Order: sequence, then structure tokens, then C-alpha cells
Amino acid sequence: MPIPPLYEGELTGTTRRFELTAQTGQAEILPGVITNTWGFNGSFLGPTLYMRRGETIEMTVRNNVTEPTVVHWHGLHLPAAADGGPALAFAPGESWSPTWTVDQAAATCWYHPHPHEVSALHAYRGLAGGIVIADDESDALDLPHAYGEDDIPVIITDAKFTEDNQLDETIDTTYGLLGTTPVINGITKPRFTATTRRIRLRLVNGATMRFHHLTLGVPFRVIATDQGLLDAPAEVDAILLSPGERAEILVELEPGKDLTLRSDGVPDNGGLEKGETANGFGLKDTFDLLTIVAPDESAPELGAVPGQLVSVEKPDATGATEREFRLNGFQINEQSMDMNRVDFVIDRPGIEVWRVTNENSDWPHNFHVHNARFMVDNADGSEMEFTAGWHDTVYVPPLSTLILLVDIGYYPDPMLAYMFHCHMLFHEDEGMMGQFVVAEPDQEVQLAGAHHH
Ligand SMILES: [Cu+2]
Repeated sequence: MPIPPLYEGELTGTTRRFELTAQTGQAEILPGVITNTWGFNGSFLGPTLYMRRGETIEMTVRNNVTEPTVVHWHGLHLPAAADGGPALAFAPGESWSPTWTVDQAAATCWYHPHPHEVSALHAYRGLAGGIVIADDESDALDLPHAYGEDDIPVIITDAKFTEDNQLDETIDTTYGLLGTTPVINGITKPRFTATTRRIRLRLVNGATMRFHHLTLGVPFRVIATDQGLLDAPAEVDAILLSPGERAEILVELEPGKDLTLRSDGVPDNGGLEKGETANGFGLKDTFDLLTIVAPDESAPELGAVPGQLVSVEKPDATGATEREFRLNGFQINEQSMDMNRVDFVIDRPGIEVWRVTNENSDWPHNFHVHNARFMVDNADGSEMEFTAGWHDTVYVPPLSTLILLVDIGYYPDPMLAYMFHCHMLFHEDEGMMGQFVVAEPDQEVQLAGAHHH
């Protein structure tokens, strides 16, 4: 299995500098077949960015592809000017240099494009990569930490191919750009040969539309969700990742017993009424994604997994501002994305309570909030969802309402917005997205155009 290079940037004191170039190239996704692709600092996908809590990040992104694009740091809490929303898209030949301070717990995040109406296409062509945020607390835990050896990124995307083995960019008007061939770290059906009896997989569902209900044929432990470590490892038989979601899992390996990471079909069609629609969204599809070759007998025995990880406490939402989001078709609250409309302004730090309802009976949606983390307080009708811990993206099953306790990063800027949207990227591109601004209480909110050079 290819392991994306770990890119630690250039560290000066506590400032870490990164340079990313979005570029065109060619990759061997299928064995022996050359396909035209896009990537960051390479031909397909991108390096894994490493950053630590407390550091200042100075990022430069160059656009060497053929269309305007922009990069969103999915899961990061940062100023709107660094968030990479559609208003910040920049042209081929130009660059963009956002900066921010890492002020969040250790987590597996990722980066991908967010240009208006073409996010799915740009991600599908290969503009996606992982982000590892580390901190002292997570480093001190006895968990696998050796990148590429026992701490392994698993970036799940997908493709469908034309007869001449190029990426088929045909977008279905109902189901979007649903790849039919899963791609793991850039290739199909990889094999990872383990040298240790326990590995940590950093699972990223980077597919534009596809859900993955992931199994290994044996129980495994979830140690982290989108926004970081859980309070304690949770043993499960499967985990559902909707597009954009991440999880970190620990897998115990016994010599001679190889395992297969499978996408096993979403139980109960994800709550969709009609089997036919569930087929269209690929919810019944099954795939072998990754073979994990067990270590040999010489691999040392390991101690127990820590019983406790980090402190995760449900926030107090007494007196919190409440907001409602009704997902229906390609709209949220009967409105489509308009880059000139601000749906609401958040003018203080603290917790908000967001009620998110999927009003469709036979369409799945999920919900992602930029610059935020949330807990799922009450998930009726969503038994298949793993709802412990902090998230930034969550599946919203048909005809269900989730109550999210949302913790927004407080970086007041009255001129630039953050997004909330369905992360099924075809839905987002069709307008299933809105904007909020974080400002100081007395600030006048007026959106400005992009600032870049
Ligand atoms: Cu949706």
C-alpha cells in the first residue's frame, strides 16, 4: 500500500511553513494503467501534513491546475480568511498564503478543494490529503505513533473509468459522482504488510458521495472520531463513515491471520425507504478495500491498550442559542447557497444547539460545519451511527433529527464567511450549503471578495 509522504513542513521556532502545489499529473491507479489525475506536490492526492497544537502555520498553496480552486482544511479551527471557502478561490498561476495557530486537540483531519459548484470534481481528480494534528497529551499515550509503520493513513476515495482508462467525470443528476472503484491511498485493493501486532488506522472517507460501513471480520477499537480522541477506546464490529468523516481505529493482529478491511454495505439501507434509491446511492455495495497482512511470530507481544485516553466532557448548553437546519433535496431551510447571503452571525464564543433534520424519506444527507466541533446529543433513528466523541461531520438519516452541541472557533471577521453544508459533494455543489459569519457583537457584517495575490 502506498503511504502518503509525511510532510512536516519547515519548522522555525514554533512556526511551521508548508508549500503545497495543486498540479496535474498521471497516476497508476489501476495496475499497469496510466490515468490523468490531479494532486498536491505530486501527481495524485497529497502528502500527509503534520502539525502540533500551539504552532503557527504559514501555508502557501499554488494553483498549477487548469481551473480556479481553493483548499479547505477540513476539521481545523481557524480564521475565515484561512478556511478556504469558495469566496477565496484563486486562479491558475496564482497562490494563496493563509496563516493560523493550531488550537485544537490531536486529531485526524484532511484537506480538499472547496471552489463554488466544482468541489466534487476537484476532489475526485485527486486533490485530497490527510492532516495529522498532534499534541503532548496524545503523544504521552501508549498508542501506535510510528507513521507508516504502525500508524497508517487510509485515505478512501473512488473512481470510475472511461473505456480509455481516464477518470469518468459523468455526474448523475440524482446520485452525483459516485465512483465504482474504491481507491485507497491512490491505488485499488492494496496490501499492507504489518510488522507489529497492533496497528492504528487513520480512516478518512474522502469519497465525494460514497458511504462506507467498514468491517474487519473481527472486533476492533475506535479511539478517535473526526475531532480527536475518545475518553476511552470503544470496541465495535463496524463503523459507518459518511463522506468527509474520519475515525482512528486500533486493529489487533495475530501472526498467520491476515485481515481484510471491507466496505460491507450500510445496514438497513441507511434508513432509506426505497431499496432502489439505496442502490443508486451505492449503500448496498460491498468491496474489499485493503488486505492487512499479519506480522510474523517475531513481532513482539504488546501491552494492553490504555483504558482511558483523554477527557471528553459533554458541554453545558444551558441558555445556548438554538438554530434549526432542515435538509431537503439540494436545499437547507428552503434556500440554496448564495455567496452573497449570510444566514446568521455568531457574535460570541461558546456552545450553540443546532437541530438538524433530514426531511427526505429516501435520500441520505450528512452535515459538516466549518471551524467547529460538535457532539451529537440525541440521535433518534440513527442506531448505526457511532456518536461518541467530538465530530465535525455526521450522517443524518432520512426523517431523523440530530441535536448537535456545536463549539465554534471564535475568530471574529465581519467580512468573510464559514460554511455549513451536506458533505455529499454533489449535494454541496448543487447548492446544499449556507454561510455564517463570526463577528464581534458591535461589528457590522459585510462580506468582501477574496484577498490573495
Ligand atoms: Cu445531501
